[in-house]
Amino acid sequence: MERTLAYLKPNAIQRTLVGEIISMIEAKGLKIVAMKLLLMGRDQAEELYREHRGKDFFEGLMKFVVSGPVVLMVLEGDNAVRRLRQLTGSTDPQEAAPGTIRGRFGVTARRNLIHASDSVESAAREIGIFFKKEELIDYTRHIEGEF
Ligand code: 3AN
Repeated sequence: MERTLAYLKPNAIQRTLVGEIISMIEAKGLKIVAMKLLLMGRDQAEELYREHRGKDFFEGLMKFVVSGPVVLMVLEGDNAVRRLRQLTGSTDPQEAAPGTIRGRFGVTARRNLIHASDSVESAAREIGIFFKKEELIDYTRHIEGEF
């Protein structure tokens, strides 16, 4: 079973889209195993986006992601990383497919509403920045029958 990190960026909260975006994630069948509202620290933001350090958009990205609370989630399921990336859509909302989160609600590449880990390895690293092991909850949903 794979796990991935998603977080709803400050503009998703400001635009009151949290419920709609979480609905899309739930409807896709991904299981929420951890969730919290957090004001991200600059140190956490730098660690999360370390591969982008030095790029022209880095400083703007840092300011944006610490500008207000975010909703962080650990999601679990078969191929969770790939499925969440498909649901999220391309980085630039103008390129994102219409049925995706960014395609439906996104405006600009920076304010593109949601982050989704890009690989299983990144997911493990990113989850570790925000969650302790004991914050991830193991449970079975009633819809997960045996047949
Ligand atoms: P994704 O989130 O689709 O994996 P990355 O990892 O390339 O995209 O970029 C990380 C974040 O950096 C994006 N979610 C976006 O907020 C920001 N970003 C990426 N490209 C740009 C850009 N050209 N201008 C402004 N912000 C950007």
